Amino acid sequence: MSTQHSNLSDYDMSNVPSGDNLSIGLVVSEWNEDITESLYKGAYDTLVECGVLSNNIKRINVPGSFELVYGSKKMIQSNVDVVIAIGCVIKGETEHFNYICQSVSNGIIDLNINFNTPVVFCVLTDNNKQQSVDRSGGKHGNKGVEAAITALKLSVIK
Ligand code: DLZ
Repeated sequence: MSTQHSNLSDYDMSNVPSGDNLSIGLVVSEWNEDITESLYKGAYDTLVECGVLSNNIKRINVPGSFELVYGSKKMIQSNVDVVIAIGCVIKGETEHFNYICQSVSNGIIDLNINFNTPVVFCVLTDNNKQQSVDRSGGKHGNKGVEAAITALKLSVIK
């Protein structure tokens, strides 16, 4: 697993495009809110550190990860440059784990195919809560940071 070999928060600033003049949309699932708020903070702080103005960071909340696709579509329609979809699905808490994970990932792929605005997948799909803690600011770093860097890198692909 990649997180065993690298930290999600590690990045080389010299390889990251500036966020000046970019607008970024963050779509945040309220399910497992403690985790998704940490992911949001990791993404938000990284975007600001890389030059995105706080006024140019928009946020939409959705009830759960399943709704991230709809929320991301609405965010695309608000004319941001890149969207980050933030969620956390934990296997132990739902028999629908595979169904939700597959629906969200397929839905985000569809958005990426059908619209010209990139949507970054910042959804933790973990076996237990500890794994999610580890990847949202814990020992494996913060996937929100990774997603913010991905968003900046995608913004320069025309
Ligand atoms: C229903 C549900 C369950 C059981 N587990 C999770 C989860 O671990 N993570 C998550 O983001 N959402 C979960 N949900 C909510 C669904 O994503 C969705 O919000 C509801 O099924 C309503 O459509």
